[in-house]
Order: sequence, then structure tokens, then C-alpha cells
Amino acid sequence: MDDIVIVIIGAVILVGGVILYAVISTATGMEEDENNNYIPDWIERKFPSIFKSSKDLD
Ligand SMILES: [Ca+2]
Repeated sequence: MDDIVIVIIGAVILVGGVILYAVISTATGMEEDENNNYIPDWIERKFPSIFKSSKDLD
């Protein structure tokens, strides 16, 4: 297999895992999610430029 394919698969798994963690952790109440967008609020506070909806948070 080409190296580029392995890199792409790795990146997809990494991003998918983060999204999966965010949705599962907020849906189950493991992480605080006051604005109910399935993104843990601490991540939104850490990256306010990525998550525009973080304006909902103080
Ligand atoms: Ca949130």
C-alpha cells in the first residue's frame, strides 16, 4: 500500500475518533455541553475561532 493511503486512513481515523468521542461524551453527559451542539464546551473555549457557536458560552 502507498504511504499516502496509510496517512489518509490514519487522518480519517483520527478525525473520526475525535468527532465520535465528542458526540458520545456529550450525549452521555461525560462532558459539559451547555449549548447542546455535541461539542464538549472545554474544546469550544479552547478553540473559539474554529467553533463559532462558542459565542453562546461565556
Ligand atoms: Ca457545547
